[in-house]
Amino acid sequence: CSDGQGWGCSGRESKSAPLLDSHEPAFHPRDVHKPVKKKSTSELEALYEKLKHTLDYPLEKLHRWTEPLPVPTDDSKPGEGGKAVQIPPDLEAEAKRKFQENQFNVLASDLISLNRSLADVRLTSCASKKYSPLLPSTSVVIVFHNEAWTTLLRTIWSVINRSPRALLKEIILVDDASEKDHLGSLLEEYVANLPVPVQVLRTGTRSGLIRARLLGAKHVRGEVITFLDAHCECADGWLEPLLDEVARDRKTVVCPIIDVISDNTFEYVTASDMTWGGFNWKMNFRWYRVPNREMDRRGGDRSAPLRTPTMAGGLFSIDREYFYEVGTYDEGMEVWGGENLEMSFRIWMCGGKLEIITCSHVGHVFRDKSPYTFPGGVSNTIFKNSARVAEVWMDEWKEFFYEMNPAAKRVNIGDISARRELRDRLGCKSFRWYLENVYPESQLPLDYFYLGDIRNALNNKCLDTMGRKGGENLGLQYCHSMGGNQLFAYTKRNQIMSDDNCLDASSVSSPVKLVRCHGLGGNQMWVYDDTTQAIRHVNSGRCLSAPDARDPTLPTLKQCDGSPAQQWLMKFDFKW
Ligand code: LR7
Ligand code: MN
Repeated sequence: CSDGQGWGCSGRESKSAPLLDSHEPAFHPRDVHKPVKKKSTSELEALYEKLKHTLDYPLEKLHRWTEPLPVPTDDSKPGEGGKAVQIPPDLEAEAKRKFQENQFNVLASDLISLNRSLADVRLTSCASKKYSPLLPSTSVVIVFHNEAWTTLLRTIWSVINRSPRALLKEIILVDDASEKDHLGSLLEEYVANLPVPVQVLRTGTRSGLIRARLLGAKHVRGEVITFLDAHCECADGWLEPLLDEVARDRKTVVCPIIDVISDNTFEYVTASDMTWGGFNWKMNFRWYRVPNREMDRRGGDRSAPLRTPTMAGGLFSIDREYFYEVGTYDEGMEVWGGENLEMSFRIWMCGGKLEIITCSHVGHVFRDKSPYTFPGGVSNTIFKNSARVAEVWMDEWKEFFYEMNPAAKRVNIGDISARRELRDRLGCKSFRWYLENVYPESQLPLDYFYLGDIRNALNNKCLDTMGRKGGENLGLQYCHSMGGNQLFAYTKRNQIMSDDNCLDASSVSSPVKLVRCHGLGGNQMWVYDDTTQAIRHVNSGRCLSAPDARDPTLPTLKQCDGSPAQQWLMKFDFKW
């Protein structure tokens, strides 16, 4: 291995010079891994005897592992240590142009070593964690459609460089009908020379990420499946804590903290360990602050596994057999979207749990737009996927999704009987159970009287959030019956809510505001009288009124007088 070429070191003939091989170190540290002294069977059995009460796996599925050696840093390269890359001024125009193709700055990515180093971003309390010396192995499944070369390869190298070799069974790449030359035979030749087994599978026709992952999962030989997006960087020590948690309970599905790789500079920015996954009325996955309830359950220890109501979807590990037991994915979903909530609800409702392992970090290039096509249209596709989730898993709360997006009612969602049968067969709990026990902080109210728009009798206009954020004024606009910003729920806790926010009045003179719902009554407590049609603010005793001519879009509080300006129509039947 001193020939300076590096690629001969795997002992295999290189079929062709790999692209961008100048990004590689002269030799790869894998080759200086000290051979693990083979433990005799009886030694392993003795070790297993000590550990087995904490592990959910039989001995034959466990492997002794050692930490991977660090990769030497090449400080001549930009971006080392996860730092931002500055594009030289003469390349800026080209960088801008190329941005469109992937919706990230691929030129910045091309300048960075495929093996770049990252700062250690873990909490100090993670340093003292001890993981089981025997762990299950994993296959890493990466699906992609038209991924850029350097982001895909850096994902692969970061897995190879930072995973204990004994725990990395293989990497499975699933090409979802990409149209780029570099993802053809060139990719196959490149991966044939890698120091871990890599399979390249191809869907042939565009299948979407869900069915592509199902194809990958079929070929998995490791005990655990680990899914990654194709533009990730695994940080030091990312894998052991994930596998350790699965080994303790094979029905736990685990996610790393997903750090942010800037789509512009490729800077690696640590994400907060105080965020978990939720979702909103549109059924978009969203990050929210971890509530005190969950901090208390963890005894205030930020390095302890964090139970999360939902996962982002792209990066997680799951026991292979459990993946099948719990119903894999919904094959009827297309391209992108929805599968993350589907899997989250299913895991929790059908007897598993979902966690973020805060000592495990993987970076991901977050982008503002999708770079690829959605055959069938973006909103149709996402509505279809989300409606399948809502219909199978959300019971009566599916109303929120449909009222929010009335167009989704007209989308053909296909046959969902197999998924409903799955839910029956697994004896899964109700969505109410999920909301009460897993996600009481959700903005889906447990009980509500009314869901729809709120129309004023004087001017026939509707309350409207105007898409404004929390802390801003409530608006009033022509009614459009399209849900969205005009959808409100009047809850049994006397809130009038729109997704994240509640109507809130803290002074009688200023306009009514939208404020993040706090569930404590106070300024967010309203009582609707369905005979007078008045909406009374309990704290002030005043009534919600259509605005006067001075500012025709801002509803305010006025002395209750029963006038049409204070009559509001909640047009559907009450769900008393
Ligand atoms: O048709 C497709 N076929 C594919 O193979 C469309 C996409 N893909 C591949 C794609 O190349 C990529 O590797 O699927 C992967 C995910 O697609 P992205 O990167 O365009 O999606 P994203 O990062 O915006 O998506 C997040 O939500 C998706 C919902 O379907 C998936 O669950 C993604 O895996 C998920 N990504 C993450 O969770 C990383 C963190 C992002 C957040 C929050
Ligand atoms: Mn992604």
